[in-house]
Amino acid sequence: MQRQRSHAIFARAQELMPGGVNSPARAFGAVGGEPLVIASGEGAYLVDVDGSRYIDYIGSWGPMILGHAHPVVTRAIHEAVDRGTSFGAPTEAENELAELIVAAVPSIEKVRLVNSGTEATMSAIRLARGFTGREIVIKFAGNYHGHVDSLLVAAGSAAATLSVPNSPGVTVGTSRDTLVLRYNDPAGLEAAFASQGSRIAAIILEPVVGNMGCVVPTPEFLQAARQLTEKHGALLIFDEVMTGFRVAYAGAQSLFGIRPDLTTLGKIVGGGMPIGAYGGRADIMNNVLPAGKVFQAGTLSGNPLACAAGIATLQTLRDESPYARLEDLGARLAVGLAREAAAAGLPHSVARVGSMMTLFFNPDPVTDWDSAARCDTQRFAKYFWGLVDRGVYMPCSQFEALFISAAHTNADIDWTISSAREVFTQLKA
Ligand code: KE4
Repeated sequence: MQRQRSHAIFARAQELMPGGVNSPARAFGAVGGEPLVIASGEGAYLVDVDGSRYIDYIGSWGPMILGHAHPVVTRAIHEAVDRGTSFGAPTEAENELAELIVAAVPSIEKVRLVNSGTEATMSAIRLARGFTGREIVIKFAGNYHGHVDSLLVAAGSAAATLSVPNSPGVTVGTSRDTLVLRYNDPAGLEAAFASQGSRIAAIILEPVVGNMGCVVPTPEFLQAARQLTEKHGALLIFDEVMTGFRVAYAGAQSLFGIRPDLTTLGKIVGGGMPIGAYGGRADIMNNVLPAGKVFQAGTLSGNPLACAAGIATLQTLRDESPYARLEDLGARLAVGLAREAAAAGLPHSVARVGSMMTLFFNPDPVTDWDSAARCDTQRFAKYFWGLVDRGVYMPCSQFEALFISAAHTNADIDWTISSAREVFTQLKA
């Protein structure tokens, strides 16, 4: 399929921006070829600059749970923009968005709005270290928490795809206080706390992993994280930048019945506008400047447009609650893809929570980074492009979760499954 305009625009992009992109996750590094240059989105669909339409399962990597250009969200942005785009002063919209977040997530008693998920996790870690007076932070191989220097150690997402476990530019000093353990390994957690418990400030984890593909935590793992942090005076940080308002209105923590001390948010809470947030126990959050001494600031934090889009998105999710339908659509897609992969004799496993899921080209269940890394990424690349040629736009890496929006229909899911059937037949050959 000719994509002449995409090719021309991307050629110029590479002269202007590193790799022609503003985020490596969208560079198609894991699947080869050139990224599609997108002209517009509407509902469940994207249209590229050559006029081809795709069923979109990236959803801007999570934010677009309502679908693209949802009228309530776009109207809210239009109304806000005519009143000015940024004031650098408190606005009532920040209260409205904070109210919605605090009302939705019981563990969040106070919240600070920032501009990205990275800022949220970076700030939450600084706060945990400031609150506990300790240095060590535990993270897990295959979990990605944004491009925070101290967390770019065995990161998932783009870093994993580019197989750059320790990014150049991250110093030994910076990464020295980060302990990288295996996800879903309670014993490993136990051992770390036994040997260094008094130095550990926090654990940060994805309560459903999206960044090595979708990986579901075991109850024992989450319980161990909660019990060990409580026992040793460390904080438990749930990075819900991806899962917040995605897997449930109150996030993954509400599904698993675990109350973290801090939660980070992003993506959906901004309805597609730049946003992040971190929040949790008031006694901890009150240590953030100017209430306390832990420094954190931001010119555009809580800006009127991101708040307008976030308020419209969260109000729509609260009032329409699309989660049962998202569960049905997710189940339909997961069952269909697994059935067709099995029929084609392709080794595979599927992991799903609600409307986020991954088809792994791996015969075994994926429970951690070691098992994720055994996936057949070459076969994934062929699957990806075979679907693109049939108008289906999957995440461009085996190590990313796909997302279904409330705008997807059964017909979209069925088209995806029948397209996958054709692609699997080719893969088998
Ligand atoms: P941002 O800084 O990209 O807003 O958020 C970082 C982040 C933090 N925590 C989790 C669990 C995340 O998934 C992310 C960002 N996710 C990736 C996709 N897997 C963003 C895509 C990209 O970097 O372009």
